[in-house]
Amino acid sequence: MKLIFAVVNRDDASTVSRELSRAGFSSTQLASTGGFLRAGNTTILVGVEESLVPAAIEVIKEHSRSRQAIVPTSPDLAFSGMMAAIPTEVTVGGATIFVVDVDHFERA
Ligand code: 2BA
Repeated sequence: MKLIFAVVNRDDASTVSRELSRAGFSSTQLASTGGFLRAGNTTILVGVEESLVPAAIEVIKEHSRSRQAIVPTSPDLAFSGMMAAIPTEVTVGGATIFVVDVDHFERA
């Protein structure tokens, strides 16, 4: 069994979860925060048999849009007030996906 971690934009999270459910996958949403932008995003966990990983990832990718975000060039320095923020644009998402092995799974 595998566990998929998918970091998605908050605005896409409910659609991704709904479509995963519609495709027969169980999932859990966790509220999360990106370390770079320090903005809220959502991490979706999906436990699946290995053979179904590509199908689950396809659903996640299909419903996760990439977006542009304007951020200070150096959030650490800008947030601490040590220098003027120079706005720059980054592309966020669609989805950032990790797939890890699961040693043990049961519903107790
Ligand atoms: P954040 O860490 O807030 O990053 C948001 C976007 O900022 C990233 O989009 C990327 O375009 C840019 N970015 C991140 N770190 C950067 C850096 N050191 N220098 C320049 N630009 C940087 P995505 O790559 O699509 O990532 C979206 C979110 O996925 C991230 O939000 C983070 O929550 C998660 N993520 C991405 N890569 C990860 C990783 N290797 N490990 C854990 N979480 C990750």
